[in-house]
Amino acid sequence: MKTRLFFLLLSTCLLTKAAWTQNKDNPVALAINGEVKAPTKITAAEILGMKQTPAMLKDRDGKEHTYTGVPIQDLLNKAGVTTGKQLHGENLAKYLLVKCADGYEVVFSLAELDNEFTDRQVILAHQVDGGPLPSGKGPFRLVVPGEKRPARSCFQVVEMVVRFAKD
Ligand SMILES: Nc1nc2c(c(=O)[nH]1)N[C@H]1C(S)=C(S)[C@@H](COP(=O)(O)O)O[C@H]1N2
Ligand SMILES: [Mo]
Repeated sequence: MKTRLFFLLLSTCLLTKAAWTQNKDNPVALAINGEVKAPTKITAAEILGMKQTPAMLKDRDGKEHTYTGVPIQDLLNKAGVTTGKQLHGENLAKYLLVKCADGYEVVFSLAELDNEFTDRQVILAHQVDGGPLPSGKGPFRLVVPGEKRPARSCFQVVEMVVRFAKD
């Protein structure tokens, strides 16, 4: 009886460790779903391997910080979201819902994130002022420059969903 219990515990430990190792080596950082060509899961390693861009953002106390990360349009292109030249007609009624680990959510129209419409570059940041994001604000934060409040610069981003606005 004792031996059986021992092996049961041992296999539970090994299975848990296997699942944890897999997760640790290849964690999904961000999912892009909804009205996209290919629903996509992106790992932190993939995000760090993409072209990095800086963006400035004032915190809620008015102090300016330099964030570094990946242009959101590059992430949307990975999932086949309609961007650039494809952003016309009914696609102009599409919006992006950004979901965070704490339940906070913000929306953008696709056009306001697109470099055919605006020079402002929204990034998904993983660094601030040359260091990692503080705990509770990472691992990824949207940085939306050029707004009077940083309220749409949501932290702990986990998912982006594209939808059609309907009445
Ligand atoms: N996930 C998440 N992101 C969030 C919030 C939040 O509650 N949850 N608050 C927003 C608001 S209202 C503000 S003012 C800014 C504050 O950012 P700061 O800490 O850099 O000043 O974060 C924004 N991002
Ligand atoms: Mo805020």
